[in-house]
Amino acid sequence: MKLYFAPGACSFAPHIVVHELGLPVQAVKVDLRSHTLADGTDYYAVNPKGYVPLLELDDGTRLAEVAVILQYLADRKPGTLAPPLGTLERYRVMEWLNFIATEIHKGFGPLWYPDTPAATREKAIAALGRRFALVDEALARHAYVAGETFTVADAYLYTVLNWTKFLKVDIAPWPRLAEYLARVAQRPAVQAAKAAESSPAK
Ligand SMILES: N[C@@H](CCC(=O)N[C@@H](CS)C(=O)NCC(=O)O)C(=O)O
Repeated sequence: MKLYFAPGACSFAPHIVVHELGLPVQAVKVDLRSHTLADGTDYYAVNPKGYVPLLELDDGTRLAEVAVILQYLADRKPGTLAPPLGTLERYRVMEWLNFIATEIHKGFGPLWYPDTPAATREKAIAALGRRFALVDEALARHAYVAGETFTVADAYLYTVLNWTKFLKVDIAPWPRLAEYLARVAQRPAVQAAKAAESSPAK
């Protein structure tokens, strides 16, 4: 399999999962400014959406969308990073994946652009805060967002919450978030994915 990624982007979530599960996946770096690969290939020819992540299976089939790729990877080793399909616990993980994708991941959108007006930026940060409060509440009840064990939802949540550092979004009002980020950062798979993304060979 191949995982198309850009350093620090949301593709970091499946990159963590690849390392958590020890899956044989080749990481392929995409330059998101030019939408090209290192050999000059137009990335839109690979993924017409122009987005990372993209997972390419060994038969050439391609799968997109973070929440779907994460579950596809988890299901290569059932019972590890996602509860079995069809169980309520699985739907709970899917509920979080969807919330992280649509409410948190995309909630950061306006903050990436330097020309976003201050009022829009403030509104985006306030909306993110309401969502962070819900995550904080979940983390008060259990060690990870969907329960007592690390799941693919945590790989995604960790990835997007980390952007608060780069984008200077204050998470001090929800102290469990900083504790969670520090704890997840220590996982060997997170460190391995980080090292892989910063390797000059990629
Ligand atoms: N709905 C997509 C969103 C993916 C996404 O937003 N990817 C960003 C990086 S975090 C990207 O590739 N942006 C490049 C672009 O907009 O051209 C998914 O869930 O995979």
